[in-house]
Amino acid sequence: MTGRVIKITGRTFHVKLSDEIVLCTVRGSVKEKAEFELSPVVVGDDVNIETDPNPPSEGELRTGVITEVLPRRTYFAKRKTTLRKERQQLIAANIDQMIAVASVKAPPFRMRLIDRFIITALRGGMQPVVVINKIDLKHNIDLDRTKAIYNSINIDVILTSVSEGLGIDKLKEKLKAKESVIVGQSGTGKSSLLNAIQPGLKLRTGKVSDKTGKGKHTTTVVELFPLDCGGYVVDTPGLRALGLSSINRQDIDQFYSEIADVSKHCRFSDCSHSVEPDCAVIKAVRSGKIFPERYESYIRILQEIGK
Ligand SMILES: Nc1nc2c(ncn2[C@@H]2O[C@H](COP(=O)(O)OP(=O)(O)OP(=O)(O)O)[C@@H](O)[C@H]2O)c(=O)[nH]1
Ligand SMILES: [Mg+2]
Ligand SMILES: [Zn+2]
Repeated sequence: MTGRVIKITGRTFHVKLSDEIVLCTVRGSVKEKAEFELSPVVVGDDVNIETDPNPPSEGELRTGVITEVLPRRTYFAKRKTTLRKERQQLIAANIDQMIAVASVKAPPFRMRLIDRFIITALRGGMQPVVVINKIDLKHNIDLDRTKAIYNSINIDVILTSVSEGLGIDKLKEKLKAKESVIVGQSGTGKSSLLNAIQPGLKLRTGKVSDKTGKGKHTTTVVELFPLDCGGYVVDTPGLRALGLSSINRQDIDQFYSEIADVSKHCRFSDCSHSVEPDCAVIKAVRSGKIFPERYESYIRILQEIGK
């Protein structure tokens, strides 16, 4: 039987078949063969299962075991550094789009982190969307410019305020008839936004610490929720940082396509676009063809991945 993992609580995987939910464990061979050893099975995975022959007691769900994970159409993975080595941890699979939620303040706005979320989404085949929340708070972010920067690379930016009900309809429109994974730093208001879109979800939300300006990692369980408007969402626990270890030059060039295009005209084919003469990228930044914010983000990420 084939089903879909819609929720994970501890070691129990809730697998949805056409007309019932089966509570499953994972067979050892699945863990051994896993592409991502830290997360052999994630929310959104299509899986084959075997159900236990004994019927469940009255009012209980059937139980079973996941015997195979089917190939993933898309994925969102973060880097996890353990004592010994760096590994990739999957967060969700087979989801259409990633909604990166930032806030203008509390926690502070970090464009670099948004860029990392976008690169990670593109790498896993997901369409990225940016949400900037808490626009009711006093801040000094140039929202029009930020919008222009992302729009120039065909990424939508939605400005929202849960407290004042701004932009909620726009976000709802974006979630319609699609599956979305909601990511972002802890405390940016991911769960609050989903509750505003659909109060029945009653997701737990938490105060941002006044001292550190950081969220408290209120959301802990990953689950795929159906929306009344026809879409599905996965709310995720906040990520404080997002490492890019398995990202290669091609992934980078996909996100910075306007820079990759211009760089074909640099004098040196291995130009680092920093100190070389006749660098077409630096020229384009000076003439206003490329946003300086994009250039800086690009150079930083190249330095980080050591290319
Ligand atoms: N001023 C203001 N506060 C907001 C807004 N949206 C959410 N908050 C507050 O921000 C805090 C964190 O909200 P959550 O929804 O729990 O944040 P989260 O992103 O789900 O956090 P994690 O689950 O820890 O990742 C709560 O105190 C919310 O009330 C907003 O638009 N404006
Ligand atoms: Mg949350
Ligand atoms: Zn160059």
